[in-house]
Amino acid sequence: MKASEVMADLRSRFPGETEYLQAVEEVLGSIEEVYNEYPEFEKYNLVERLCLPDRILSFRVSWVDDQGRVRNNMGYRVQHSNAIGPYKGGIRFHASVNQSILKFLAFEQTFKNALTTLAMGGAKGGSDFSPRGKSDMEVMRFCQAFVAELWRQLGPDTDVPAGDIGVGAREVGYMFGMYKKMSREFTGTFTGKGLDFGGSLIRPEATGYGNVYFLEQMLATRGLTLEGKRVAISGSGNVATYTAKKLLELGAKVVTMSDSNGTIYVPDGLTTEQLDYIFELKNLYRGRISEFAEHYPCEYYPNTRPWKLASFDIAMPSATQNELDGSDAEALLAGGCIAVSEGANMPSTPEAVKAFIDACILYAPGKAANAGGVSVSGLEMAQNAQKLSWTAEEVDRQLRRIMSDIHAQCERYGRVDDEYINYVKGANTAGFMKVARAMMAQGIL
Ligand code: NDP
Ligand code: 2IT
Repeated sequence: MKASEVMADLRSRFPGETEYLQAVEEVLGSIEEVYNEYPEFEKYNLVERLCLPDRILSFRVSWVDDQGRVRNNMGYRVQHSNAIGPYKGGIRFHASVNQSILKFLAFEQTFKNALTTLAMGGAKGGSDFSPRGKSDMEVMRFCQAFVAELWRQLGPDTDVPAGDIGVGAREVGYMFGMYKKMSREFTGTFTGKGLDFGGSLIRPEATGYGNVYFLEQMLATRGLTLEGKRVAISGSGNVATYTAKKLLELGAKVVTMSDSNGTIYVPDGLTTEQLDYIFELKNLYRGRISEFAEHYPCEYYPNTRPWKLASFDIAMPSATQNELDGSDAEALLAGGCIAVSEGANMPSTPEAVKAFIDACILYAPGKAANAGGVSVSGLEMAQNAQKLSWTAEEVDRQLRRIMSDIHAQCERYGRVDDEYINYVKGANTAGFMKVARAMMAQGIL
């Protein structure tokens, strides 16, 4: 099947899986050119095989809340591809989780992981369970029930989960503990673990730091630096906060942060002390960003996203999918935005992506810009396999090298002319070619 036929076929087979179809369409739109150079791909129906996940596990997760009531959620693991390494990708706990969202994330993860230069296939899992408002004990019981079902499908050389929205060190700790108990083995089967039991230094920081390293590389292609730039960030979770931390270190101004209830706007930029408060608010108290505006009086916009609040030099969407639409993109461009670097997975809608590409600004899709997180997960797997821990300096050095290698791959496949690199085309083509070559070599599986 040709790429365009695959898309029509998937639409008719999976109607309503909007996020999955959106992610596939973006990749297929980018690879047409290289695909046509390799007629053998069509003979082996490679594109269709690559778009369909290897398998999807779905299961009921029953647990008991603090009031003694039995609660039931759905759990999933989408194992998309292990063509270049064991299945690898995060676990998301959020009320919105469904099969379409996890299929899109596992599909994206496959190409992202291919870009990291490390041996990792693509997967994603999760549940419609929301940790927000739950006690620690409820979260623990849920995590244990989730892993009691999933553990047989996992293993250090089989499938290695990690965190994502709603899953941080606490949840990974509980899931790893249960996995260890069920499998009776202490292996590196989860990443993002606590430092005392096999976690890697810099893993919590890695997605945000990596995104800023990638952004620096993009700016450098136009002779620019971060010094003094006004940056709008969405989200205030793991990715958003460490993005802000690195930006402050490098002299940029972080003027917005948000959560699902609203956005704070700090025109002069957050201070280090204010950012420390956000870390504490989010990690220790699991509070809301509105509480920041009570503590440090500033503008707070309920139920509003950052993009139209002011003009910004740079936007770094770091909350969730489809959180920046066509009209947001127009507003950013009208305000003189020069770069968008995605911390979240697929935060920009197709209309927004088109607007950024048409305007030839520096635009990095999540699968390139946020690959630092899974890259350091890959380094955690390497350390666990060696039964060694590397220093923070060593991990950070490797993270920088990987982000710069990803930038080089985007440039190789995405350079349009002396002035412009299309990072969407570059990232999709580089990721696709690596996975495609591996699949061709391994036969029809
Ligand atoms: P967290 O759970 O730590 O933080 C998520 C943030 O996004 C919170 O501020 C949350 O607000 C907000 N958010 C979540 N869902 C929505 C929504 N539907 N609408 C508005 N805001 C929302 O997650 P992460 O920081 O880990 O993940 C953020 C993004 O980065 C996701 O797209 C994830 O897939 C991606 N990513 C994460 C990586 C990682 O290593 N953790 C690696 C690569 C990408 P609230 O508290 O109100 O829910
Ligand atoms: O989207 C992502 O890359 C992640 N949530 C991190 C996955 C991982 O395995 O570290």
